Amino acid sequence: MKLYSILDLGYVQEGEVVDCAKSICKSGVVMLQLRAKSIEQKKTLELARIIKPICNDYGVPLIINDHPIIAAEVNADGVHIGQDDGTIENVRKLYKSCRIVGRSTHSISQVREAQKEGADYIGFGPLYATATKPGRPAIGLSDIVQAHQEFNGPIYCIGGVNETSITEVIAAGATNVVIVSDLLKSDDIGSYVARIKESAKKAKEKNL
Ligand code: TZP
Ligand code: MG
Repeated sequence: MKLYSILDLGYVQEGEVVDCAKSICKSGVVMLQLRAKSIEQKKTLELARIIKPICNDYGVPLIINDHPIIAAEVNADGVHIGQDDGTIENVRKLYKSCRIVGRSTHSISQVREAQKEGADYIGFGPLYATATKPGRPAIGLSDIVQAHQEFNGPIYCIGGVNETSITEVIAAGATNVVIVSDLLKSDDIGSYVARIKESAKKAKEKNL
């Protein structure tokens, strides 16, 4: 299982960003996304500038949520956009050398659309209702297998994935996951990631 971590400023204080980014990068995740929904863009740019060299040191790709221009400014590895954030083509216009463009999807028809428009990866969820994305209904686990049949790239299942749900999420066919709040709230991100990977491995072995 690949784990994608989102450094979400809803859970991390600005003064903790450096330590948090280092812990995430050291922990063995495959990508780090900077998600800052409620702070000024200028501040987001400042934080992105601080995080990028940390990601470079550990070889972890940095993805910027929502802001292709900020991503271009800091030479981030990628951009993540939601359903209401315009086209992937537009992201590539704003940030020409962008390597990775990810798209959030919430249904099989959106997965098909993401395949057609050339998303490099997708998020698929929220599997469960989650305080990190309030007001967005849970889609459940039943479409995970089909999503993998429709999209020819990495799919990161997201939304309410935690140390309890990971077993059934993997059993339902997830190969990769995003974990936001459960990881950021943990006492020690390194041991959290080791534990969740071990749980995912066990769940997968049980399924085979
Ligand atoms: N998109 C769909 S669910 C979600 C996003 C950004 C948040 C997932 O957060 P958590 O805390 O892992 O449930
Ligand atoms: Mg967005």
